[in-house]
Amino acid sequence: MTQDTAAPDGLLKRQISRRSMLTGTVAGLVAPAVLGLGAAPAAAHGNGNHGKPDKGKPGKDKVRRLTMYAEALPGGLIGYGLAPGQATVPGPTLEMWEGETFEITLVNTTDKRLSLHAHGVSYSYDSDGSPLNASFNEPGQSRTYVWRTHAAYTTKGGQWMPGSAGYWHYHDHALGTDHGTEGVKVGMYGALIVRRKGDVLPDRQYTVAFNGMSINNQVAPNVPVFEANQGERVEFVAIGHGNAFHTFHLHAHRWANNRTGYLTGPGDPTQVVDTRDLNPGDSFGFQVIAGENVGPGAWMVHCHVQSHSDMGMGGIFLVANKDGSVPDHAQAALHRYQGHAHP
Ligand SMILES: [Cu+2]
Repeated sequence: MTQDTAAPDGLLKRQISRRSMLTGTVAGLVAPAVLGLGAAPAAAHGNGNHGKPDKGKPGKDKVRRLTMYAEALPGGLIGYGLAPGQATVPGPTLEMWEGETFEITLVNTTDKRLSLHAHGVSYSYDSDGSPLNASFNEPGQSRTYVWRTHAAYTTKGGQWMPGSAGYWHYHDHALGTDHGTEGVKVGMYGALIVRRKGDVLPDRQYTVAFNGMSINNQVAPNVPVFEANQGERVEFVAIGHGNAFHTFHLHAHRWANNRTGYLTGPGDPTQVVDTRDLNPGDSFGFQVIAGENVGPGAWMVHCHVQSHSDMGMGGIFLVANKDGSVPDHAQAALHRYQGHAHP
């Protein structure tokens, strides 16, 4: 393993602001950090992964203001949070409807230069989050970043312009280098979802970031378990960071390789996949019905680059029974996951 693809030192085997989810029942699942659609910031919990999203209605050119906090975490990590003391890795999932604008005031509680840079949305140069555009927070400084979104439209010249909807992400772009290389490495990233009117909303959400040789800055067997009950609609947002190419694979579930991850009907020709490239800067998302056609179980989520999975890039999508109880075979698999060794 070369240094530039290694997980940050001291990050392995550390739980990050999150209680163990390996206790067996989904009833123990903590509510996650998520800024829901059209809602006030929810309490931030967990590792940046997400329980019940707020089912808000699409806004019309609404401006929403929120405050995020960049905070140092144990193990040399730095996370984003929606309230003081609640930073997580990954950071909270931010959700917008096309047409909404976010005015995000980032409070830098650290002694390092850092920023907030978004993919997929529109912003002016001073909300770029890059040192190139003098857009960053000095140590201790607060700064407001404005992200705009829009629906699809046609230009006067007749050219069709796509809307902002997509599974995007945000991250630091100023810590360590002008590219935020150190910030990303220490956990300053999260999911940004822009939805289109009519999009299907999930029951649960999880961010799965392949960062260096880690998943969410953790390696097996300490990658937090992604939990759901049989039949729930679960949304995954996959993000790639670092210097290595990765391939995201989820066992026993499939999705459509398009913007939403689901097909629009029986005639939709979109390719259905269960593995997708996940390279640095990439992001995609999809929804699955947990356990559909396969039942409850401990299903692997892992990088399919063999050496990467052997080095610990593997987690568990734990699908419990409908009532939240965990079948014996899934509990046994969890124990195997917890106990297995990596070279
Ligand atoms: Cu990989």
